[in-house]
Amino acid sequence: MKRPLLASLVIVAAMFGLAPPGSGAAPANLVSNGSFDSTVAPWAGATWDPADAGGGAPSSGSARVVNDNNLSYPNADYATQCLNGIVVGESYRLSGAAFVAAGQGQNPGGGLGADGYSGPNCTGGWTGTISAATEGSGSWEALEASGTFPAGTQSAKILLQSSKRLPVVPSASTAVLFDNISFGLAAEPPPPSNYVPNGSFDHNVGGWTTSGALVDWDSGDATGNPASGSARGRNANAYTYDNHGYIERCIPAPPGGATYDFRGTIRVPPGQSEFIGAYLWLLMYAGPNCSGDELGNQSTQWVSASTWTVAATPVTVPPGAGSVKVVLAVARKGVPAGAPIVPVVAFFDDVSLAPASGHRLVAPGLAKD
Ligand SMILES: [Ca+2]
Ligand SMILES: [Ca+2]
Repeated sequence: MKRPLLASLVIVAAMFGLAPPGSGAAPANLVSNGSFDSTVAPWAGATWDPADAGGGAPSSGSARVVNDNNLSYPNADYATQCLNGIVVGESYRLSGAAFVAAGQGQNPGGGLGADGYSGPNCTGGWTGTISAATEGSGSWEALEASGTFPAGTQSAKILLQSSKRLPVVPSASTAVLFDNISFGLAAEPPPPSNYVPNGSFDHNVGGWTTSGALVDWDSGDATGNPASGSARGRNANAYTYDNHGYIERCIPAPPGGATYDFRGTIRVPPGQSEFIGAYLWLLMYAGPNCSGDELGNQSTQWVSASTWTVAATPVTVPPGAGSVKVVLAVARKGVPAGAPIVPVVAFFDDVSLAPASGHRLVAPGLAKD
């Protein structure tokens, strides 16, 4: 079986992106006999070899793929296995081990690939490739790649590639061993425990901006953690009517159509006659960067306690939300025209927007850790 060059496969691998080795949980393996314990069936194009990638010989071996193409340009031979039922748009992970023995002298290389086809049983046209390759190190090497298949893909041919690179010596035969071949849906990454960056104000108030308020960092942490602090928000507006000062940041919306737990802790220094309340507010937008139509908003209860107090509410993010604005609000009474302005102050900490089922409940006044 003749196919074009290793180089083209490597470029496609870069386009799809390589997953870090060992990331995520092991996916279900759709490949039959990827460990080559006693035979290479049902693979085509390979012979069984007693060498095992994990040192498991003689109870397990590997697949030997010989390249005996008598060509003067880079080329490859393959062992193959076809898999049906490819789901378009799902992330697949391909992994395995390759051994390119030293001393073969023909610049051999090894690679893994999954070629998508538009028809069942690897018929029809090629649709795309997930692949990873090595030039060989004289020992077993782990290969791993992940990616998605484009629309129209029905099946995928798994390729164990035995290649020759420049300078090629015609008629020389080279071989690569393969073992522990796995191909399947990639494990879903766990959802973030908190979508709000710097909601614990460990060292600063970086990333937060203001609208009608002032903000600075305070070393007092809601749980007494000496390694973290909080945000001090002040409202010094000279309005004659009751008003709100906002500390805010815009973040990409978490997945829509789900309910989240939106919360933070708030403390209000006592003796502020013009203070009304402090609360958290979440606004949802159709576009990125808090642009486009506002799709809804949800605020927590107002807090005026002088001890750290949780403010929390469930919030349902609608499908189609592109971004959300997280707001820390300090409300104050209006003052008569010409009256002296006394800023009103509230402290905020541990602001989070988290999957509703995964939030770790923290009772007011109790340390988290
Ligand atoms: Ca094996
Ligand atoms: Ca903190």
